[in-house]
Amino acid sequence: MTSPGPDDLYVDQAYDMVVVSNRLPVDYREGDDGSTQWKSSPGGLVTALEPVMRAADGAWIGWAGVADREFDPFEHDGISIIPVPLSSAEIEEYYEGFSNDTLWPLYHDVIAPPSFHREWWDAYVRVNRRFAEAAARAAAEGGVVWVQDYQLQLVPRMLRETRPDLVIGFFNHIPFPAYGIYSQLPWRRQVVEGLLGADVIGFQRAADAGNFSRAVRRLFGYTTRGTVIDVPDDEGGVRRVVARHFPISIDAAGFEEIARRPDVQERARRIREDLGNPRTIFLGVDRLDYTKGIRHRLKAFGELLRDDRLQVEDATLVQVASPSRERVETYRQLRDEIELTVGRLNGDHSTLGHQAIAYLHHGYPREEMVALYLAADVMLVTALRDGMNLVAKEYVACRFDGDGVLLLSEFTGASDELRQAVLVNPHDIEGLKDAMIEAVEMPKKERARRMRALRKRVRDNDVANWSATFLKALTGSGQVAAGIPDQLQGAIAALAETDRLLVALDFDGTLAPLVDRPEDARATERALAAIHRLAAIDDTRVAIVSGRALDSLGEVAEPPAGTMLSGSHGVELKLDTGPIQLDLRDAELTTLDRLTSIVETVAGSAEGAWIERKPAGIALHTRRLSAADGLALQQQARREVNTELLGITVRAGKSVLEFAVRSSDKGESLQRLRQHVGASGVLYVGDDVTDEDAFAVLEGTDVGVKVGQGKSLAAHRVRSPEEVSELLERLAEAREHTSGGASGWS
Ligand code: GDG
Repeated sequence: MTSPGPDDLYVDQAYDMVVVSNRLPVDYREGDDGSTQWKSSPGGLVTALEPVMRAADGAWIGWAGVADREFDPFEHDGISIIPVPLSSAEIEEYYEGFSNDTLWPLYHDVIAPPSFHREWWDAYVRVNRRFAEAAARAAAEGGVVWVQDYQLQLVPRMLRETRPDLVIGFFNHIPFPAYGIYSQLPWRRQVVEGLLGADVIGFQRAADAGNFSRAVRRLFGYTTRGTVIDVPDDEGGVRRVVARHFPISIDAAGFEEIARRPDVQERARRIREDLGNPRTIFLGVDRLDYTKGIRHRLKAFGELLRDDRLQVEDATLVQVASPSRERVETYRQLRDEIELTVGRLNGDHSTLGHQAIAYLHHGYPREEMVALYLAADVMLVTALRDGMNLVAKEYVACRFDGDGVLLLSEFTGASDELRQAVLVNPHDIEGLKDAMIEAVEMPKKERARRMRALRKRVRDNDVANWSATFLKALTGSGQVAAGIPDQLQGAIAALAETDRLLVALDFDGTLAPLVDRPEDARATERALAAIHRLAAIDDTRVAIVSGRALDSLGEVAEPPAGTMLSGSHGVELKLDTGPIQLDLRDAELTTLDRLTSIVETVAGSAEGAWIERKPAGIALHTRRLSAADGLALQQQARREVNTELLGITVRAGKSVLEFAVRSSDKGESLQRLRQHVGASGVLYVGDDVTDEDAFAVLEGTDVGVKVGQGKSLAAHRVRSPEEVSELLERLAEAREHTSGGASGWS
């Protein structure tokens, strides 16, 4: 398609959704007549984001793949494309240098030695700034910007500095290394700071997110709880950043559709025939990269032939090694080495009729890749370190015939999900050889059983799912559907089976509809009845976890005897064994007095604002003011408190700003309750931002439910307190059923 766009297509700050990646989803071509042409480069990311981008009036910012050329923004297949220019020197220093010869080897566990050059870093900063500026110009007020991958790690922070109104996401496609390795990077602080500019930082594996959080703690000492990092802001408060895993995937249906085409199946048959119809075709498909373990695979295959465990008449290895980063020296060396090895092995083992290894240093059209997947009996994925590895998922998606064996390295992100593959440690050559033989000899029934499980996994978690999950975590968008969603029903049914259950519930907005006067709030009758039912079941404890002071909570909640209460965001606690006394130190009491008088004065200056005293703090309520007046008043209070007092914890809720002289949060409180009860499973339900601390500490089979819309870490949602009561009723029902009826506290 030829579509160089007119200049006036591009309007500043017009796009609600902006994706920023090093490369654009289109490739530049020069036509025979010297004209500019653009061709889609159909990657998984484009497929995943295309519908989102079209629906959201999206723009894609990136480099067009050709140096020293500037292009105007244009429209391509319904997406606005905004090219960012790079000079040849920048490609050398920012892309081939810092991205591919510093970060890439470092983040892949230094399989190859990373090079550190200060000029490369300077270029990286410069280019990241250019991308950030382009995004700042393109994004609409309050828009969403989603930055992709390790080439652009500084963009989130640069963007936040100029456009604090934006919602910023980042996704890292490659691993994030352990601190011991990461800390080699001379610019380790700047890079982490760059990433922390995002609201949500996505990684492929939970282990990557863990490594990142550890780096944040080691380098900056920020508090992290579960997947949440508290990043101090300029106003003495904290900005909450989420760092967690969102395993990327493929367009599974798209691959299967190609695989089902008769011409592609015919091509697969031809490939087998051309290879002499061997009993086993092994296949490797990789960019020619040292992370992919191609050498290990060749070594194992060569030894199997040498030791007569495989015969060249029976087995062929097809290795597609698509050209990659050929201007980087390490890659040139790797190519020489691989080609020398392939030549040797073929020299040693091939016969005139049978070639041991078919080595192909080309890129192929997708149809040809799919035909290769269909032709292969055993897919070899032996990466030494790989963020995800999409090839493994593509192979599985194509095998609608239910046949074929996937041999998969434990060092790929994909191995977290594809547990039914034959998993290998590629460094263990003997183990790898045994696994290859196991794959060759695997009975058909076993192959089919494994492939069925693998295919379900890839189908259920495709790339559309990936982008939707990420964007949901980022924006909290998506209407909450009426009723209890199926997934939540399933999770509740599973939770009901746990040995010792803790049901922890926020009060205002969760059990009780929000009202103007806090003292008027009451739990709905249904919710209260369900709580009574739950409290009467064996090995089931109920706790109400609130920001209210304990006294006020006790008055409005009217809970059944034995219900545990957590007040003032966990500063106060009343367990079933009695209250835990809160003893403030003298210094805390003095600070509290001063704090109270500052906030009282601020509240007194605005009609409709009121304060709520708590044992270790004070809350400023602005619910009866307009949103703008409320915010202005809160900012004034924050400023005045921060100029005079030190060590105050500030927490923003729905139309309320709370100050405390002792810090605690609902997450800490939930952990204490969990420990006290010895709970093996937890249900936590809450509607407020302060409930996010509790969602952040949920684990395993615990169930977190957010009430209403808004950004949340909770895996499930319902719409209202009414639906919360329905949820509690269902839990009570399922639990009564499993525990054989209600019989009081055990
Ligand atoms: C990075 C991370 C992560 C390869 N040769 C040809 C071709 N390919 C396609 C494959 C697959 C893709 O390229 C390679 O993706 P991988 O995931 O295997 O690896 P990387 O390129 O290293 O990707 C990785 C990924 O980002 C996504 O987040 O999974 O861990 O390193 O789709 O099919 N496609 C065509 N011709 C070829 O010759 N058409």
